[in-house]
Amino acid sequence: METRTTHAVCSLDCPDSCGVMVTIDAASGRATKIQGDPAHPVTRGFLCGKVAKYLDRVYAPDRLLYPMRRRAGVAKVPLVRGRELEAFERVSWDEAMSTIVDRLREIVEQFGPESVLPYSYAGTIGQLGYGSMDRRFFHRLGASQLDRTICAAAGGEALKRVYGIKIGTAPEDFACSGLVIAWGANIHGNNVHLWPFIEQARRQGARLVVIDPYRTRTAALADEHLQIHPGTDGLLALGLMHVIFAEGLEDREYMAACTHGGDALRAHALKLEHAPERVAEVTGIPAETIARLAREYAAAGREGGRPAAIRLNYGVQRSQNGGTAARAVAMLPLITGSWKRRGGGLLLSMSGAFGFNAQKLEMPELMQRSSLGRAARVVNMSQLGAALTELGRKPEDGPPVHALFVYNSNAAVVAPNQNAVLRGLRRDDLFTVVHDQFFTDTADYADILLPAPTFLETKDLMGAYGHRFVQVSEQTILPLGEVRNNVAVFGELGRRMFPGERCFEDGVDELIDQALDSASPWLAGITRERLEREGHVALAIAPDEAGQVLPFSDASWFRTPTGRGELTPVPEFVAPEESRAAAGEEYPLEFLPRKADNYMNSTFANHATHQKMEAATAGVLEMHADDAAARGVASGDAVEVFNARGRIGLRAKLSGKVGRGVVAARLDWNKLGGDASGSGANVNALTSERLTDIGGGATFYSTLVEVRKSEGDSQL
Ligand SMILES: Nc1nc2c(c(=O)[nH]1)N[C@H]1C(S)=C(S)[C@@H](COP(=O)(O)OP(=O)(O)OC[C@H]3O[C@@H](n4cnc5c(=O)[nH]c(N)nc54)[C@H](O)[C@@H]3O)O[C@H]1N2
Ligand SMILES: Nc1nc2c(c(=O)[nH]1)N[C@H]1C(S)=C(S)[C@@H](COP(=O)(O)OP(=O)(O)OC[C@H]3O[C@@H](n4cnc5c(=O)[nH]c(N)nc54)[C@H](O)[C@@H]3O)O[C@H]1N2
Ligand code: SF4
Ligand SMILES: [Mo]
Repeated sequence: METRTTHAVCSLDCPDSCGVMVTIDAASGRATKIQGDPAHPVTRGFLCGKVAKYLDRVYAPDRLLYPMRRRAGVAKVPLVRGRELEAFERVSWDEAMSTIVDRLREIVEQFGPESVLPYSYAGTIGQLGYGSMDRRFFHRLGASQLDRTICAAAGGEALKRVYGIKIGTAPEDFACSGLVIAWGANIHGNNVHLWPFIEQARRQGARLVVIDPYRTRTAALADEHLQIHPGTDGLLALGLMHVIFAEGLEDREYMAACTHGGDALRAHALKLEHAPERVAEVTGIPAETIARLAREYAAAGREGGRPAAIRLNYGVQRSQNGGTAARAVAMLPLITGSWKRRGGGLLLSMSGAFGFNAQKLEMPELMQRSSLGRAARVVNMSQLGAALTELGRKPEDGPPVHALFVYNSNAAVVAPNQNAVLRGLRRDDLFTVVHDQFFTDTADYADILLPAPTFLETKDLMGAYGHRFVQVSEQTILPLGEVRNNVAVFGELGRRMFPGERCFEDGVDELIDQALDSASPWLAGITRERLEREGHVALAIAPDEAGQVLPFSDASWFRTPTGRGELTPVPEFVAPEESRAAAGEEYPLEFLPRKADNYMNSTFANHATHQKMEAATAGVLEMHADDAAARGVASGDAVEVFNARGRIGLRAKLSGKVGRGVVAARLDWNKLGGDASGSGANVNALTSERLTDIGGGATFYSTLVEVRKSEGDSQL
C-alpha cells in the first residue's frame, strides 16, 4: 500500500495543540493512521487517548455530511439518536444558504440586526476556524456581539491585571523545577503533554503537589494531594503569603525591582484572618500543611536549588470568586521571585505570546456600519439561557433574539442553567442555524443544519495556550460528503448578503497571511511558507544571553499600567454565594460538574470507543460515604440530584474521590444518558448563570445541590 504522511495540528480546545502526523493511503485518499509528531518539542511523538482514536470520529457513520432542513411541522424537541432523519431532510448548500440569507434579511428588517446572535466557542481553536470570517460577517451584519466568557474569562482577566499579558512558564521548563504545584489543574487528564516534563523533574527529586477538591488522575499520581474545599483557593493563597511574609521568606530585591503594591499586600496577608489556623477552617487543609507548603515554596530555588513552578489551570477560576482567586495565586511567584530561574514561575496561559493580527482577521471596523450608529450590544455567552428567554423585555436591552447561529459549540450541553437554554432553543419564533460535525444536542433544535469538517479536512493556522510554537495544520484529506469549513460558510454568507465587498472573498491562505502580518516582534520572520515547510516554528520570544526565555525575570516583561507585577488591589477573599460557607439546609452539597478525561467537553461523547474509556463515570454521581449514608444511599442506587434550577437522575458511586460535602458528575451529551431518568438534561441543568467576580466568566464550580434516593427501582 502506497502512503504519504501530512502534518496537521490537533485543533481541539486543549493547551497542548499537538503536532500530528497523518498517514494517507495514496490510492483511496483515506487517512489510515494518526500519530503525534516526534519532531514537535512538546508533542514529542504521542497523542492523548482521545485523539489517538480521532479517525473513529472522522469516519464515524453518524457524521453530519450534508446540509439539512427541519421538516415542516416537526416540533423542536430532543431527538432519539439515529433517528434524526425523521426530523431533518437533506437540502443543497445553495438552498440552505438562500434560506439562511432570506430569514436573516427578514429578521434584520423586522427586529433590527441585534436580534441576530452568533454563538460559538472552541470546537476548533484554529485561528481561522475560531474567529475570522465569522466575525467579519456578524460585524458587517450588525449582529449582537458575543462575549466569549465560558471558559477562561476570569483567569485571563486575572493574568492581565497582575502581569498585563497572558504568558507564563514554558512547559519544557517544568523539567527544571524542584517543586510543581498543580493548582486546579488536571494535568494528566487535560494537558497531558506537560506530564513528561514533570516526570523528568521528579526523577531529579522534584515534588508534585496537587490542589484540587477532586482526586483526579493527576492527584492520584502526585506526591501530595491537598483536597481543598471548592472556591477557597484565594484564601489558601493568602494563607501561604501570610507565612511567607511572617517568616521573611519573600524575595525583597525582586519585589522592589519588579512589583508594585507589595507593602499593601504584605499588610493584608499578615492579617489574623489569613493565619494558617484560620485558613485551615475554611479551606479544609490543615494549618501545618499550609505552613509547610509555604516554606517549601519559598525555599525552592534558593541557594542553588531548583525553583518552584505553579501550573495554575482554569479549574480555580470557574468559581464565583475565581477571578480574585486566580489573581491571588498568580501573585505568589512575584513574592518569592521564582520567575528568575529556569523551572520557576507560573503557567496559566501562553496565548498572549502569539500576537496574531486579530484586527485583520476579524475587521472590527465593519461594526461601525451598524444601522443603529453604535456598536452592537454585547451578550455574555455564559448567560445564553437569559439571552434567549429574557432579553428584549426591557426596551433599553434592544430586541429579543430572533436568530441564533451556533458553530464551534454544543451550546445545549455546555452552557450553564441548561433548562433556560433549552426553553430558549424550543421557541418556535427563534430561527436557529447549527454548523457542526454531528447531530449534537444543539443540532436537535436547528432549523438549518450545516456540516462542518474535522481538523483533517481543513487547513488552519495554530497558536497554543500551553506552549510557544506556531504551526500550520494542513488539509490532509478531502472533505467528506459536503462539509465546509467555517471560513467557507461565512465567506459565502457575506458574499450573498453584501455582494462586491472584498473582505468576504479572502480564502484560507490569504487569511493566514493576514494573521501573520503582525507587529509582534515574537512573530518576526514567521511566514506561512516557512510554517508549511517546517511544520512548527518557535516564537521568537525574547531569550536572555544564555538563550533561555525567562518571562518576568526582570521588569521589562510586565505590561500593566505601572510596568510592574501588580499586587493591588489586594485580593480579598469572599466565599461564593453557592459554597459550603453559605450552604443552607435545602441544598447543602457542593457540586463539581466535571470534564471527562477521555472526552473534550462534549466532543467524543458520541463514539463507542471513547464511551468505553469513560464507562466507569457514565451517568455516575460520586459521593462521600458519609453523605451517602446520611441520605440512605448505597453505591449503585439511583439518585436524583437537584436544586432550584433543575434535577437530573444519576447512579450513586461511593468513589472516595470527593471529600465530605462534595459530589461530582461529569459532562455528557444530554441524549446519551448523562441523566439516567431520560429527562434529556445533563449536569448543566444544575449550574447557574451567575458570573465570576471579574471577567464575566461562567461559575460552573460554584453550584449547590441536594441528593435523594430515587423512588422505585433503586438499581438502574
Ligand atoms: N480530557 C480532557 N481534556 C481537556 C478538556 C476536557 O474536557 N477533557 N477540556 C479542555 C478545556 S476546554 C480546558 S478549559 C482545559 C481545562 O483544564 P483545567 O483547568 O485542568 O480544567 P478543569 O478540569 O475544569 O479543572 C481542573 C481541576 O480543577 C478542579 N477544581 C474545581 N473546583 C476547584 C476549586 O475551587 N479549587 C481548585 N483548586 N480546583 C478546583 C477540578 O476538580 C478539576 O480537576 O482542559 C482542556 N483539556
Ligand atoms: N458543567 C460543565 N460545563 C462546561 C465545562 C465544564 O467543565 N463543566 N467546561 C466549559 C468550558 S471550559 C468550555 S471551553 C466549554 C466548551 O464548550 P464548546 O466549545 O461548545 O465545546 P464542545 O462541547 O467540545 O463542542 C464543540 C463543538 O464544535 C464542533 N466543531 C468542531 N470543529 C468545528 C468546526 O471546524 N466548525 C464548526 N462549525 N464546528 C466544529 C464539535 O463537533 C462540537 O460539537 O464548555 C463549558 N461547559
Ligand atoms: S486534545 Fe490535546 S493532548 Fe490530545 S491530541 Fe489534541 S492537543 Fe494533543
Ligand atoms: Mo475551556
